[in-house]
Amino acid sequence: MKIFDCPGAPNPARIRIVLAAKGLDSSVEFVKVDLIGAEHKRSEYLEKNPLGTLPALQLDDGTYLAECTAITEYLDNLDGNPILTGKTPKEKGVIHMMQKRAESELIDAVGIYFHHATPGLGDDLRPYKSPEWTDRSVWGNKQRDKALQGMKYFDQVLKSTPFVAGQQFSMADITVFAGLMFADVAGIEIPETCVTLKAWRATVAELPSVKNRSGQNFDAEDLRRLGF
Ligand code: GTS
Repeated sequence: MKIFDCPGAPNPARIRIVLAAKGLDSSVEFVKVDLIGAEHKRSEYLEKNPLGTLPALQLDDGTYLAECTAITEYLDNLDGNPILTGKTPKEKGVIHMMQKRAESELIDAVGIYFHHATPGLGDDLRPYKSPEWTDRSVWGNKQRDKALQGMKYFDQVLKSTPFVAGQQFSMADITVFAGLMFADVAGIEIPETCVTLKAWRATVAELPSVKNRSGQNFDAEDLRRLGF
């Protein structure tokens, strides 16, 4: 299998955590796609994933899977022992519900804010993300408020359960964790009042699959291109 992704990027990090949790790191070849250079918007990559997003997983038979939820379902069920997407119908239902909320209320909102209301990843990607820069920044800023509301929502959820979808760490936690990573990059601070969310984040950061996932940072060349 091959994973097309970019080390250090938030959505790709979701799958790197899954791979670590499932002990599958050595079963995949990581292929770096130049996110800053907008390589994921060129035809060669669009043939793999027409939506032009990272990550994408290429199976050994040539099938491409995009969308972290779908990739996670696939990888988690490969060995017949799902640990991140639920075993029972109820677990699966609750995990998928919270996973969707983690996307719509947090990571996707942060992503829209980052790409439409801030300089984002710079000049090469801008034509694909923010062609109408000024108008869209208003919309982008609303997504920042949405992400902050999302953080408050998950803070409330975590007051009654140790993890986002209940008693066990799941793909919903991975998505919230990656959403907060993305928020750091975008400059959206977790509200002071979200004490429970911050404590949960510290706990999750220490889980072996999260702590030991591969490729946690952009490489030096990427950082130079971003002006660091
Ligand atoms: N819903 C998608 C998924 O689950 O895979 C989101 C993927 C996504 O937005 N990936 C980002 C991307 O490719 C990369 S990153 O922002 O997480 O680093 N964005 C390009 C685009 O055009 O949205």
